[in-house]
Amino acid sequence: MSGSGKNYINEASGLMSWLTTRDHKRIGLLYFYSIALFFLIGGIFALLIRTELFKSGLLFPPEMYNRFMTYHGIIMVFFVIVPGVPAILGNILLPLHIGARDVAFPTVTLMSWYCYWLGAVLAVSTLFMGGADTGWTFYTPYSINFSAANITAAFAAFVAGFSSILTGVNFVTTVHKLRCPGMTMKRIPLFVWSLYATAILQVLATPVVGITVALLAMENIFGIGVFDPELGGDPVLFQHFFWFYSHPAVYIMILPAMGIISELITTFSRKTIFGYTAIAYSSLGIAAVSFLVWGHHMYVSGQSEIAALIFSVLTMLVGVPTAIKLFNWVATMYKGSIQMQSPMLYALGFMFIFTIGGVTGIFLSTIATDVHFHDTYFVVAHFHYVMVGGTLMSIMGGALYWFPKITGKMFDEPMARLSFVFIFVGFNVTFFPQFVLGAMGMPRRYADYLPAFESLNQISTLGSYTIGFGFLIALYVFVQGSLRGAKAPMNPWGAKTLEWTIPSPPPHENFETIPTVTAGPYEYR
Ligand code: CU1
Repeated sequence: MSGSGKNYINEASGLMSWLTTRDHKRIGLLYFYSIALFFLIGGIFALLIRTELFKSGLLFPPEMYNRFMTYHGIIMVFFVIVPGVPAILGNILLPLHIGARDVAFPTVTLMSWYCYWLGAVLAVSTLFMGGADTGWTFYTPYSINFSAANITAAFAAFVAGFSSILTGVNFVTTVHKLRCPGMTMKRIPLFVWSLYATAILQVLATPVVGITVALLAMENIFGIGVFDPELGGDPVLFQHFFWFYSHPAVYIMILPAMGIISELITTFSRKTIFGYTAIAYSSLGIAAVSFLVWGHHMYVSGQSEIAALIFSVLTMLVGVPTAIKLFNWVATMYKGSIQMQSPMLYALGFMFIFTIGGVTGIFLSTIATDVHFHDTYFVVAHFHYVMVGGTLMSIMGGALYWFPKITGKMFDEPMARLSFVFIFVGFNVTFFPQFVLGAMGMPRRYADYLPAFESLNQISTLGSYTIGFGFLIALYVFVQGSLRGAKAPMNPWGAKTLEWTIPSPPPHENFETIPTVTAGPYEYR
């Protein structure tokens, strides 16, 4: 096969061959184009938010600002960073990593992509119903006041959830059933471990948010009295249900990102990963603890002091497996022969940004400081450092790293480095001032603020335009590479995992003969 010039991209042509494909690599690419489109839309809403906040005083009507904020959140969370890594790079790489010809249920992979689009179309359709304005969290009691746009937006999150559940079921089964001979669980690449831990979260946590938004819809339509205090319901109950999913969802976003970083650090340090077992189990550890910490969102919503205390301690526990990963990455780089290619720059950017995000999380898990920081820009800065900085850095690093394998072409390395500089600098200029603004007491979610907060907000807005410019460069890198890039060799980075032993781009069936593995995934000597 490898000599015939046929690969998964050119083996069939025409739109229908893509829309009905069962090839995990093609579906991963479909996800890439879809998610990139919604990233653009969510990014435009982000820039509208920052443009409003450039100056004290109002540029847009405040009702419109609430909609910018809501669509930015819904699109970026449910349609970009939750599916992001598993749906694009997970779908493409999981079978390649474990020496399989496809995932366990190829049709389910395709179904998940259609669920994604059904949810996305529903979400966008609400723009024509007056626009959703609850924020991405759909908090009660406000969301109980019937609005077609808000209900439909919540239902869109419900539908998109199925895409996530289907991906999770598929990945768990694939890891258990389709590993090639010799590929024991102690030999799967760390990216696969992180996808596996994520898949467990997708299967166990996502149904909870589905049921929650279904209850919210029934509350609106039939007034069944679950969340509405006037009907004997409890609005705080909604927060419990919502965060029982949405805290694990933070790890659905960040765990696979960490998996990518493990691959990048190993390859570009030219060393076997330090502490393979510790990193693998820390993924499972983070997944397990993530179910026990949701109450940290409700320190000031009214819960017992004992409950708050327990949630606080458990939340801090997340720092342990997370630090295990960071220390092991640093130990891997120690005395390695580090190559500063663009994917590695993004990996180092991840470590810098994610560490700031993690450390500021301790301020928020501590009850006494959280009471001060709650609902201020400190929280906005914190979760953008974790979820946006973390996940985006790794998606960019991973997309560049596997670009030669996926497309069979090389990209413009100097321009890729330039994109990193703009995105990394822009990100910190945007969000670091927001820690300060939060500590000064600037509340989140408002269209306007006191003039005293203006100069830091202006810096933040200029930073956001810088990020936007960085992504334009990244877009150029991907388009130019796909169209005009030089032909990629089989293994341009000298990496050790299985996908680099087959042609770029791989043939439809991945491996001509199923490989047999006799050693761990990163045997640098
Ligand atoms: Cu949380």
